[in-house]
Amino acid sequence: MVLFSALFSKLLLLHIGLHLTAGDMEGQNDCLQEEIRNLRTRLSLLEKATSFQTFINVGQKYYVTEGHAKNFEDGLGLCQNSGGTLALPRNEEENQVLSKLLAIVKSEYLFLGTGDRKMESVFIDTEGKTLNFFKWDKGEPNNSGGEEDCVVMGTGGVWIDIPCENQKLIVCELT
Ligand SMILES: *[C@@H]1O[C@H](CO)[C@@H](O)[C@H](O)[C@H]1NC(C)=O
Ligand SMILES: [Ca+2]
Ligand SMILES: [Ca+2]
Repeated sequence: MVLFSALFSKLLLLHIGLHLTAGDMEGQNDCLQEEIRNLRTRLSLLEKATSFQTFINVGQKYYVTEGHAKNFEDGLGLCQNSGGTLALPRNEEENQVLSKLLAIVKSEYLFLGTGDRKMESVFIDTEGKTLNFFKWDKGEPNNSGGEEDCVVMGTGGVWIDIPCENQKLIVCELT
């Protein structure tokens, strides 16, 4: 009886042990699966970004361009077609990186994904949300002539409102 119960408890422990090991492996497997999914997502973003003539990375974001100048509306369409949106820095770091790209491609201005076409002086992003970060140049935005409802980044990373019909470098952001 004693022997039997000793054997039984040994078997029980072995059973629990095996069960735990299987559970552990299942947990590790889930982790690996998720890591693979994350890597796949990052890889396809990287592949997409590097297919552009010029790209630059900041955090989870890539700013990409083929070097074409277009008006704001055409730029919106171009970025939408490539699965992104018009570039719009959300903080100082992103603003600096985007201005670096501007310098790399030796352009003077690039269109940003914001404007105040809906309501004067209320700058919104392409999803209609108000902004939390701005980098206006001195005296901007001045809505010159009452017809400046789009925004470009100029040398040094400063923002300037200009007419939406002007043709400027189009940079998209991919996330
Ligand atoms: C307003 O801004 C434009 C650039 O968008 C600039 O060329 C113009 O000189 C400015 N006008 C005034 C009155 O500051
Ligand atoms: Ca305006
Ligand atoms: Ca202006």
